[in-house]
Amino acid sequence: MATYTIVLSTQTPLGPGEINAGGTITVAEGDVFIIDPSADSNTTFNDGGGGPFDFEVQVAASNSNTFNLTFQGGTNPTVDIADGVDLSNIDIAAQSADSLPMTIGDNVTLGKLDGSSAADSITIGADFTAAGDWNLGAGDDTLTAGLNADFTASKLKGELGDDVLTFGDGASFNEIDGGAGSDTLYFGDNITGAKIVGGADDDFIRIGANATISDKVDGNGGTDTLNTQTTGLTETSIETTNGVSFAAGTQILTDGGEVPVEALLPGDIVNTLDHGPQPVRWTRIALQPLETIEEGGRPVLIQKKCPWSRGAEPRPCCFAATSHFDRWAKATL
Ligand SMILES: [Ca+2]
Ligand SMILES: [Ca+2]
Ligand SMILES: [Ca+2]
Repeated sequence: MATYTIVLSTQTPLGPGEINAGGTITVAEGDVFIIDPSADSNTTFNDGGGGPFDFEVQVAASNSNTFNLTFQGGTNPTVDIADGVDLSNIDIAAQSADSLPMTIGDNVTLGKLDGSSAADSITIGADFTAAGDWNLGAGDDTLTAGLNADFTASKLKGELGDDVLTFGDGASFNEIDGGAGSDTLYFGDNITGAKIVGGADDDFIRIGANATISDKVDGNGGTDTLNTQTTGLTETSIETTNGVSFAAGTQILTDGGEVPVEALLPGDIVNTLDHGPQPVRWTRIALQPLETIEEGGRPVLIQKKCPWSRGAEPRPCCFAATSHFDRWAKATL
């Protein structure tokens, strides 16, 4: 375990712990590599055959040079990029890595990214800009971007695996594609983009208010659900629109008994009529004045012993979006 600083490829002599950029570095468990602003050439990390090794790559200052950081088999690099760092011309190639956990601060710009073929976990702060395409690779990847993420210069693909891609309010993008697998694509309010694609398999796409999607929202293969607070979007291959939403206080049956819907958290197990116990994939709570909701999304009050309970225990009362009500009604006809 040691700490190294990767510096200019031609720097000589080297100070203590300094390594010239431009070569292949064999890592050891617990090593820390700091990318200096002078680093200027493609640099590869491998395990020398002795891995897998967990190690850290830290970037605390901007670097205007053009190069790749490549992670080979047996490497588990935890990449940490500090606030305000501009790495517009630096690409990360982790296709061969064992995994790619990344934490990116606020106001960061980064070039192209290729994730590993395993589950990658990428957390991004506010005001991020991607300067190249992002492919997360296979595995159940998680990407969470804060406010105003800018992927307009790139395409972002979840690729194979059940990915959860979350974008805060104000996101802008060219194309976000979940790829194969049952993906969850979650967008906040005021997003602007050309295309959202669920990809093959059953996806859930949630879009907040005031979205502008110039091309379309495409569920692609599988049975896809779109929950949107924006009307007038162009939809393709979406089997269910508006999904399910419940008013606060609605009791939901979980494996631990009934709880108010607003108390549910991702991962909680809820009982569904169609598919038995299922984990909650995401939750959102918002105030929605009735006059601002499109007609098809307004709640209804389902009275005691309602005929649409499909054999379930009659509910004292609950509210649901009318689209949900319609699905219940159709299922009993
Ligand atoms: Ca991956
Ligand atoms: Ca996927
Ligand atoms: Ca799909």
